[in-house]
Amino acid sequence: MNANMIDFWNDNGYLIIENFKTNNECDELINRSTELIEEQNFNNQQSVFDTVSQTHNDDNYFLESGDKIRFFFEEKANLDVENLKTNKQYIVNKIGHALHDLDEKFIKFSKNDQLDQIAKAIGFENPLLLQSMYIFKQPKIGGEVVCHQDSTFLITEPESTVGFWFALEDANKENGCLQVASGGHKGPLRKLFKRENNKMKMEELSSEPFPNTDTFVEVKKGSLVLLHGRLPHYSCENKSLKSRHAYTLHVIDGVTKYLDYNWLQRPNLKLSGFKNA
Ligand SMILES: O=C(O)CCC(=O)C(=O)O
Repeated sequence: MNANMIDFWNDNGYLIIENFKTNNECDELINRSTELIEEQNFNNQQSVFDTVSQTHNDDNYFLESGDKIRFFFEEKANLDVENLKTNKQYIVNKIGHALHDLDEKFIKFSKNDQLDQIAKAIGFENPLLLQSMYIFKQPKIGGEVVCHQDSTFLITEPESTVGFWFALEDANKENGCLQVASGGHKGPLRKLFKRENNKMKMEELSSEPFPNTDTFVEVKKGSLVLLHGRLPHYSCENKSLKSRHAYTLHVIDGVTKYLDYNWLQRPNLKLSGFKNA
């Protein structure tokens, strides 16, 4: 990371690092996700991830997933018994949220010195890996991710959340690449997603509208995109025939306080950094 990159990060709230992972490293993760799905019997699991309202139809399956590997379906997927069996690779919206702690291939991808150095270069004192998601953005039915700020969903005091988003396949306008409101991380945090008695509620903090997410983050397979926790970002539906696989890690600083009302709790797993593979 050079000074220009740090300046870009500070000014814009995002940063693209091209060729961060090799094609082989990306393919290893893609293949592992295929295996994980292949091993699943989806007939007794019905959690759909609704990317528009950011909710789930089975709250407990979602709320307990912070220290597990769980599978969430595309809202538009056909969940008939037969399709769950024969078309299982094309119905999953995402896998989350502790892949980086529980699966050897994901641990290897997520934890290394280079990522630790990047985190420290953008100001982390003690980066800790809180959440991981494998996002499929399936061909034809990949759901829209509405405009949001990551600190709404994962909050520390003071705020420290940063997304490390890896393109496992080329991401472009056609297959629903990320779109960001460049510089929008300087605006207020709009909402907080709070856990109360095991139910979730969205609290409004500011009614200031989001600026347009008009910067298209078109990137090649292997690119790493850093996203500031306050940066408004979005991705549209994937109506194309190409998937857009991505893997994202949300990182917080161990010197901050992780608030109790965060939806994501990890009662069975300790947090660790990039270096403790
Ligand atoms: O991959 C996407 O389309 C959205 C990802 C996202 O919002 C995130 O990782 O915070």
